[in-house]
Amino acid sequence: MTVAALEVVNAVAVVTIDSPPVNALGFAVRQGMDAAFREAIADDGVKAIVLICAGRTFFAGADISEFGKPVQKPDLLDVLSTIENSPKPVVAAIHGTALGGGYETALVCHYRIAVPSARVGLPEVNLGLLPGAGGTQRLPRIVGVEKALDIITGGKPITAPKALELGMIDALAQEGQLRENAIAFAQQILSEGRPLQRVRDRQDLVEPARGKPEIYEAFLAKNAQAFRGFKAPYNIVKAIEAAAELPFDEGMEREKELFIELHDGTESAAQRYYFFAEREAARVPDIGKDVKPLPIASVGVIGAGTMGGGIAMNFLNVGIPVTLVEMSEAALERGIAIIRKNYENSARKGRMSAEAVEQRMAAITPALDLSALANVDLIIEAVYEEISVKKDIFAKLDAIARPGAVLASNTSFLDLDEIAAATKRPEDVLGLHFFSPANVMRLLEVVRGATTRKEIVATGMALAQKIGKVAVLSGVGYGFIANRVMTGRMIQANALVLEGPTPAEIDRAIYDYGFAMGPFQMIDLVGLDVIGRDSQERTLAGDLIKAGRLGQKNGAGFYDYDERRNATTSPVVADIIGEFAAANGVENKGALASEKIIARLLYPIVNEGAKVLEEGVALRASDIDVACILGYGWPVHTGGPMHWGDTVGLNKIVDELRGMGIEPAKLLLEKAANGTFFTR
Ligand code: T1G
Repeated sequence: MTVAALEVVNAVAVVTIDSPPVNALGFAVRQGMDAAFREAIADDGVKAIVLICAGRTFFAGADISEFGKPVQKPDLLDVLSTIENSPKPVVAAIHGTALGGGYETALVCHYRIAVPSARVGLPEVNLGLLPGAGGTQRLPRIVGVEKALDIITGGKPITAPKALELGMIDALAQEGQLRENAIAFAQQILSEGRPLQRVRDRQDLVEPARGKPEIYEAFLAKNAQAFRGFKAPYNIVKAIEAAAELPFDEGMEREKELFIELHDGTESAAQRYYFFAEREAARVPDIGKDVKPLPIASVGVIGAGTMGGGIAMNFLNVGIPVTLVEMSEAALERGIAIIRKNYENSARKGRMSAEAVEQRMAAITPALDLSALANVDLIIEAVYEEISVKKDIFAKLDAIARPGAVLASNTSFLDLDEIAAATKRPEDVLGLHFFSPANVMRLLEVVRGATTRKEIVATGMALAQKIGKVAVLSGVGYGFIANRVMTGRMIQANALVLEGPTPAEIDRAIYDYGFAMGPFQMIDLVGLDVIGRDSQERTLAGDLIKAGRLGQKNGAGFYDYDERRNATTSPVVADIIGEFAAANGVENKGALASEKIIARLLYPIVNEGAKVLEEGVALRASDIDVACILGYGWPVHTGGPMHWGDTVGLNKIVDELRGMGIEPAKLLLEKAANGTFFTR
């Protein structure tokens, strides 16, 4: 199938690329485009060229699936050189998302026009890469060094109107009129005799930054926290510095070196793996496109606490009205007030208008009785994590909810099948496990019960996309996927802190690995009384609570906190840990190297992941990675526990687990023995 078509309209050649789903710049597209341009350039009847894509978007970048494989010629730089050196003006006509190599292609065209709904950007940093087809050299020549630093290290797409303001495009077309407007724009360029402006030739916006290393030092210092653990932002900064310091072609060479360094590294491999893992998670093998999700136009949420309120906001954000049910007026008012406060905070930060706040608040129907949910399409129960309470509610819902309504529980650990069995319609019950704060965290574990019918599962998966979540399908099992596999980290941390390493040393190791914070900092943030509330036996956290240490909220937990919540290590805690260890007969083995701490806390997670796979609770290893990255902030530049386990080496993990007295899972042993992997 030819992906490139060429048609001449009044001396303007229109090169149309059509390679679904997103016109990625794979080999066939490059080959077709190069040939079409050579033909148009050679045709004397052609005075200008318009480059446009069919389908839903302009080129969405290089073909990510080709990375790591030998490059077939012409490569992207070859094709871009053909376009840039065209003796006839070339206009890029942009719709959808011109991203990465796609926007770099637009940057070698002499002019760019886009419909207002289009977005352009260089998101390679999200793949652990940098724009490797001239983006780091050409964008600074259009927007200046400082803006280029923000745009390329930020990796976010920019709307067409904003891009016009920044000079990233030259004109806006009418929505739906792109092709016609682009041809007219090309003819205007011809009739006005406008120059063949090559971005590479512009110096005016990079010159002011020449010989000023302080620009980059200040930028890196300002973003140190955001860039922590990632290599790509640092190479991007070096490449942009080269754009200011070096002649264009030398800058391109520097960009290439810095690109290859990232491309061949483990971080980018992990982040490219994650790109496809997130998309793969949406697929449920036995539920095809023929299984239609049910329409959800109204939602009921039971419980207006932290979770209930956050859950409700997800639906209000996409215009779905919510009936919010609570037991008492006070609890209802409190819940609604928190939702309003959250929205008003967003409005204060300019993320939404005051009108939008009122619109969303008006879409809430407060209720003190479950009967208010008789006609809604979906009911989500988000009450206290107690099985008898949940079963009681589902039994009542069974009598109230309309036939065909979807009944969902936000339980984070409990047996969904037991909850569903409290109704006469268990096939209409599923788990929708949100992560706190529910209006922010992107992960949604969709839990499929033993009898949940396919339409209901399909509805859960589709709903996640609608409310901007990434759905990961889980079977029924204690703690489902993310909570279950990550619990091991806390168990090991609590054991290890008795053996010598301090809470600070353990937290440091986990922080340096790439998590936002270590386990003990996390407990102090959440509150020792919250984490430890259900435990009957004596625990270390229990001893700290007895000593009046509840965490950040009262200035004392595993750390002491000053009024600005800055943490310092506590000799009192060291004593309590020492006493608890002695009482449990745990010998102090002294400090431990951070890589040993990482092994101790994270290898058991890989092991638990293997069990989750064995039991079929997770469909695939990459789903576990998506769940841990989005649900627990597992650093994406490692690819998640299962991908990371493959990188570390499964045999090494098996040996270390045995050293810890942990029996490796059958599947882990098998893969280690036959040299296979979880995610390759
Ligand atoms: N390469 C290969 N496949 C891609 C792709 C790409 N660049 N972009 C999307 N797909 C596939 C995706 O896997 C999915 O497949 C389908 O298209 C629809 O995607 C030299 C180094 C464009 C905003 O980082 O951000 O250029 O699952 O489900 O939600 O400097 O896809 O259906 O089989 O995401 O509407 C830079 C990546 C590459 C953009 C559309 N470009 N893509 O979002 O659909 S590196 C990017 C996206 C580069 C140069 C460098 C999004 C999208 P399947 P989707 P969507």
